[in-house]
Amino acid sequence: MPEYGTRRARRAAAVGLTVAALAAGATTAAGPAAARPRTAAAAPAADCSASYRIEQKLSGGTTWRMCWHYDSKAGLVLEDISYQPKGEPKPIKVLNSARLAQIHVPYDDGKNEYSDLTGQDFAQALMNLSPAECPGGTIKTVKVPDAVDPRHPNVNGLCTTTRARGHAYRMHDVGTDKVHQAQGKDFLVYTVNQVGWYEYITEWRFQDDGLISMNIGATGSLSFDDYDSGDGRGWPIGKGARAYATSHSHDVFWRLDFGLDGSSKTKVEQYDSVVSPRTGGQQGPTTRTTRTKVTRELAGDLKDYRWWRVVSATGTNKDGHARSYEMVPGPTTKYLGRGFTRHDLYVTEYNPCELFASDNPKCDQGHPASVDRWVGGQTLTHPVIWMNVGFHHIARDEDQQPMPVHWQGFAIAPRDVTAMNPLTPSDLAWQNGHWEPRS
Ligand SMILES: [Cu+2]
Repeated sequence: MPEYGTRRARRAAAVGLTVAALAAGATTAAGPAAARPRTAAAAPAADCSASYRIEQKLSGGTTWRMCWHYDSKAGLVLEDISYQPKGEPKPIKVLNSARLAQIHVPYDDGKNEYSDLTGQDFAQALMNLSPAECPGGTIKTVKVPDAVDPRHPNVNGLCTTTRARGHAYRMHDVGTDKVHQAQGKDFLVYTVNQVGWYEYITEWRFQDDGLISMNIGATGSLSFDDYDSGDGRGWPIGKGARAYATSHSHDVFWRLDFGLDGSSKTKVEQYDSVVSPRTGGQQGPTTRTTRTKVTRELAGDLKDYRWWRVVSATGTNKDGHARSYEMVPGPTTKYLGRGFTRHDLYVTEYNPCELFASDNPKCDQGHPASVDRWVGGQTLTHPVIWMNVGFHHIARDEDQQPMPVHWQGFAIAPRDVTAMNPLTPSDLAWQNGHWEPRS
C-alpha cells in the first residue's frame, strides 16, 4: 500500500500536521466492521443562538431554517435544516446534519494522494469573502478553530444570499387560457477554503421548491509543482510540450444525517426498473419498477434506472403519503483505486464518531478508518447516507489562470413532502389527483 504523500503546501505550517494525521489514520484501519461497538448516544444539540441561526424566506413563500457551525476539519456544517413552503403550518425538518466528509485527491502517477479535509488543513484556510463575491447577501464572521495564523482566527467567510434560477414552472391552462409561470429563487450558503494551490467553494443551495443541492467548485490554480511529468500521465500546458500537469482525481464525499419530520428513524428504499422488449400481447416494450427495502447497511452503486430515497418514519403529507427525499446523483467518475471510493453511496448505522469517509480521525484505536469498512450488515435504525462523487481532472490549457470553477455534487429532491407542487398558485390548488378541466 503506497504511503500518502505530503502536499507541496503553499503554507508550510500544514506539513507537520499532515504526516501525523495520516500516520494515525493508517494504523487504525483494522478489525472487522461488523464487530465494532455502536454508541446510541445522540449528537449534542446544535448551538442555535442568534449568531449561528440562518433563516431565509424566498419570494415563492418558502422559508428555509438551519443552524451552522464551523468544524476544525469539515469546515462548514449545517444542522437542524427545515423547510416550510407556503401553506404548511410549521417547519418540516429535513436533516439533522449535512457536511462534507472528505475530498480525496489521488494522482495518476501514484506519487501523491491527499485527504484534503483531514490531512491538508482545509478548514483552517477559510478565505475572507468580499461583498462582491456574495452579491446581495450577508457575510458572517467565522471563528476558525486552530487557525493557521492564530492572530487572525476570525474570517469573514460565510456567505448567505439568494439567486434567481429561471423558470420554476410554466403551464398554459387550456380552460382559462391563462399562462401560469413563476421564476424560481434559490437560497445559497457557501464558503471558500484553500488547499495548496486549489480553492474549493463549498456550496449548499436550497430551492423554493424544496430541492437541496450540494456542490464543490474547484478553482484557484493548477498545482505548479506538478508541471514535470513527461511520464504519459499528464497533459501539456504552456508553450510547446515542456510543462505537463499531472492528472488526478477529486473524490468528494458528503455525509447526510436525515431527521425527516423530526425523527432519525428514517427508512431507506432502493428502486430498480427493468425494461422488457415487446411480447405478443403488448403494444410496446414494458417497464417494471420494483422497490427493495434497505434494512441493513449498504454499499450501493449507481445504475441506469436505479434510485434511492429516505422515507420519514412518522410524517405524511396532506394526501396521506409518507414524506421522503430522493437522492439525485450528479455526474461522477468513480475512482477504483481505494476501497472507500469503490461505491457511489453508502448507508451506515449512525455512529457519532464516524464523520469522514476516509482517514476518519475521531474513533477509538481499532475502529476502521473508512466508510467501506463500516458497512457490516448491521440493521438500520438511524441510517446515515454517504455520497461519493468523483471527477478525473486531466488539465487543459484553459485551466490557467485562474482555473475556471469546476463543479461536482448531487441533490436531494422532495418526494411527497407536500401534496402538490409547493409553488402551486392558489387558483390551481384544486387540481390534485383526479380532476377535470373546468368547462
Ligand atoms: Cu484538479
